[in-house]
Amino acid sequence: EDHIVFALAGNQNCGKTTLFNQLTGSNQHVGNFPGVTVDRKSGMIKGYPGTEVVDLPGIYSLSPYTSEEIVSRQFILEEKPSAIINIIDATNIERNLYLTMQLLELNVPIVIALNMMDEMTGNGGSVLINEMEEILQVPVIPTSAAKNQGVEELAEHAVRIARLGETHGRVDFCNPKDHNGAVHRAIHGIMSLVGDHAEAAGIPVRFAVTKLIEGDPLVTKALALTENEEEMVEKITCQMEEECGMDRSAAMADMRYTFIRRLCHQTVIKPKESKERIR
Ligand code: GDP
Ligand code: K
Ligand code: MG
Repeated sequence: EDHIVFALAGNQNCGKTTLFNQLTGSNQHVGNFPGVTVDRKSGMIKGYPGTEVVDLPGIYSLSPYTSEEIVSRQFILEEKPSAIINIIDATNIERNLYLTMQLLELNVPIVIALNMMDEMTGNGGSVLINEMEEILQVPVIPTSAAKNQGVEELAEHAVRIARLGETHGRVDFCNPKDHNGAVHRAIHGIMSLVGDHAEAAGIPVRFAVTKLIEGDPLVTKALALTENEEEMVEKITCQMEEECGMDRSAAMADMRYTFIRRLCHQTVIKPKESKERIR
């Protein structure tokens, strides 16, 4: 009865097409996203009638600067999929998690497919899956899409979180102890200023705030702030820049990478350091 739609999101080359093919088998449909020439491939997850997984273009960020990024954002914000399957290349985990940080701001249930695990473990690396799940508050399923390993477990988890509508616990990626608290103060200040606008526009507030700080023109327009509120946002943002010594884009990137570095330090044993590592 219910139609469950999944967005499959990840960086280029993380194995998205391979995973999509494993999940859907030969049952696929190719069209276009509205207004652009980016392919819209979708298909039913094998064994789960009433499901549809949409293969989003490979992206590194949810910025509004390429048609791939805009298409992915619009799909998630406007078509409101039941859940996101976020595929990550385990051999390039820090870079891949940069997108995850932004997807986690979206108030949509997420399951992470930690792909290329065969390559990662083949070189002596490993990931502490339970610890990673606990820190991110989302299910993390190790997969090797090219070997069809972990794919059924991933499908099970994806369908379960979509049916439950389970959004992850609210993880605050911004630690008040970093950047002398400047970034944390700015985020929370702007959050209380624009919260009602974000709700009215149907944009998750946390996503709205980080994008507003980054100067994202699409989010800025959609929020329809008053002139006075826009001035306040600018003032708070300038103060943040002064206090943390970084420009606004660098401050947001640094917030995400600081969280990612800590997460990886606690959960990832890289191939070359696996022997001598002490926790
Ligand atoms: P996409 O750009 O994200 O769609 O990535 P592809 O699905 O095209 O995969 C990129 C390359 O990685 C291909 O050569 C795949 O065969 C390979 N690949 C995909 N998944 C895995 C995996 O789990 N393990 C390994 N070793 N290779 C994989
Ligand atoms: K590869
Ligand atoms: Mg592909």
